[in-house]
Amino acid sequence: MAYFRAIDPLPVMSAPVYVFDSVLVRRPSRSVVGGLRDGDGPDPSYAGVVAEHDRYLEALAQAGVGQILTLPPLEDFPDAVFIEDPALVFSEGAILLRPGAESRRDEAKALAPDLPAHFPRVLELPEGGHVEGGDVLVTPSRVFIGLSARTDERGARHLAEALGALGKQAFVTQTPKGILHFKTACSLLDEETVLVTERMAASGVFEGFRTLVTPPGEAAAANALRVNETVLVGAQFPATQDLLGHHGYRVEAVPTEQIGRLDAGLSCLSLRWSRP
Ligand code: CIR
Repeated sequence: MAYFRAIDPLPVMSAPVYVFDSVLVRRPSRSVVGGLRDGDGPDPSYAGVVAEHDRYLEALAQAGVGQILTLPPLEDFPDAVFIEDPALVFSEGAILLRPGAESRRDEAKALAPDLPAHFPRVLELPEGGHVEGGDVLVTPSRVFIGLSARTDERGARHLAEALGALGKQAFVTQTPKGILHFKTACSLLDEETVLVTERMAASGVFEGFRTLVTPPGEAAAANALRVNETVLVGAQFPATQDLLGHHGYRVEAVPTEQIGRLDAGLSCLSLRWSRP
């Protein structure tokens, strides 16, 4: 299929893809405690999620994000605080996605009115198929789309076409089985380096990249977030913080224990871009 491309050397996009001066976030709703999750561990508390969200915004500001746009909570959508999933944004334009989880389908519709003020174009995907932002990893040379229980081939193909319209090249691949989102298991650390779980490393998808593997027992730390010169890492993952510090990254520990109870991590809480 045309949208599956071989891994060839590709022209690198100009500005580093982790340079951001703007983010869009949504405050947690009280209903967040009933958000989707796979396991049956303890519920998060509303106050706990709010505290983690506050700390996250503080960390983004410290990392140099000058414009933090905050949307109100949506009680009808318990998972809407994970605003990364219903859209994908770049300086060149935004793309409204089509969440695969039934309870999250209309989050894109709810978000739609808030995008045009900030982006030169807002693209919508055609009907049919699903894709969530958690399955999308933007790297300098290509945009990975991981097929998962939330992102299917049709959705991925439609997203690949929309990315093409914004001048970006998609690379469709598999999310390891049983993993919620592609980015649950990886994140970009710099132009050539990714932080990955052992399973993601074994998949070979990041051939050509330098890979740092999360230390034993800290697979959930793989959803880190590079923002300008800082890498946000879950506060409960000291070995991963040490690993990144040892490799010269400036690490900021941010608590994610409460949102972790909802299978979420640091990338999920924001849409990030740089104003042209
Ligand atoms: C969900 O299952 O959709 C939410 N409870 C967690 C979403 C996490 N989002 C992300 O990894 N991008």
